[in-house]
Amino acid sequence: MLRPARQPTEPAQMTLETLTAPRISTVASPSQKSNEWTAAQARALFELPFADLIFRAQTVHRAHFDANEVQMSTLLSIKTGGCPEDCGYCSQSSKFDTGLKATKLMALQEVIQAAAAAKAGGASRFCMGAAWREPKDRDIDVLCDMIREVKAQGLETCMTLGMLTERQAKRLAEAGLEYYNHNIDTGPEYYEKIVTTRTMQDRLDTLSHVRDAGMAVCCGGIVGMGETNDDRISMLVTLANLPKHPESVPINALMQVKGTPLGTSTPIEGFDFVRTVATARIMMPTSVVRLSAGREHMSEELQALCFLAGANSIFIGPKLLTTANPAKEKDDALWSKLGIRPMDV
Ligand code: SAM
Ligand code: DTB
Ligand code: SF4
Repeated sequence: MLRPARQPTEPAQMTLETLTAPRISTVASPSQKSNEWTAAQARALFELPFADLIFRAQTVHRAHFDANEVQMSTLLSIKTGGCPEDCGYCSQSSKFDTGLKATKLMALQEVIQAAAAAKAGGASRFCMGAAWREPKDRDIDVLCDMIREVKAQGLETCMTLGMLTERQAKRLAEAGLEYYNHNIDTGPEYYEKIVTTRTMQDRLDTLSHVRDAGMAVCCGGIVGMGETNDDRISMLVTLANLPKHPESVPINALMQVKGTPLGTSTPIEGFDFVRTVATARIMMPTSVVRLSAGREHMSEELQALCFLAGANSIFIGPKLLTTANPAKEKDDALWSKLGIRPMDV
């Protein structure tokens, strides 16, 4: 019923039920875990004929979401540049000469003003990012004030501050922080080519502190860093096999930054980007999948394919953290052409 009649290139045993087994079987049989994806299963999805992959992603998407609703967040860099980490994609690392001016932690009042502007621009969530390896304990009080003030404006809150200790995660959660963004960036096999100053395990430890503190997890990665489709699949398997699926899964297309080691890497092919989104949608059916960095360089048609593939969250506003995002007028015109509405929260 959910399958198209003929799927000649597909392995015989790969039915919709097996390919989406984690979610569907959880309902059918409580012993089936939603986090036991193998690379072979994920690859079988990723490599489906394009129309079959999109059909499946749409089917899964529509089983869990209104397909015309997109959640909209706005980003603010509350502490820019001067970061000691060596993430090879990042404009904010002090290891690379990107010409970015480092700042101190932003004053509370400025954050409040930016949140009000984000709300007026149509965002339902406000995501505050800091170019830190990890926050210092002495910063936590003012971060908690920021959380309280942004929430007081009727916005959901998200922060991305680097690694957190158990106690720091608890304090942010107690202040009311709803989401914490901490990406795995890429698959485990490619990871050391991108970052050497923190390990994948460091990242997983922070994610478990965030979970234990009761916050929702926003965790995804970046594509277009010279990785292969197998690395992309491996990243998705790592995400989908976390003890609980992240509530939000950002798929960033690398924003190339001059002066970084990845400033001239080969961009991801558009269809492979859409395949990554669709596979994420099928593997993590109830997660919100974010068409994250990179929209600035995507055509309207490519973005529309991503929404068809199950992306249902974006950043709005003309700036991400340090790089560009589409202007409001351009985005509003696209929502109108596609009949997209903001998701109620
Ligand atoms: N410093 C903190 C950390 O790295 O954990 C938080 C801020 S960091 C900028 C947040 C995430 O943005 C990174 O983990 C990475 O996945 C993404 N990101 C950073 N630079 C990017 C770029 N040039 N293109 C796409 N995504 C990027
Ligand atoms: C995420 O996955 N993407 C956002 C957010 N989480 C913090 C950041 C994108 C940053 C793009 C590069 C920049 O603007 O500096
Ligand atoms: Fe620092 Fe975060 Fe950029 Fe890495 S991604 S260099 S940790 S700001």
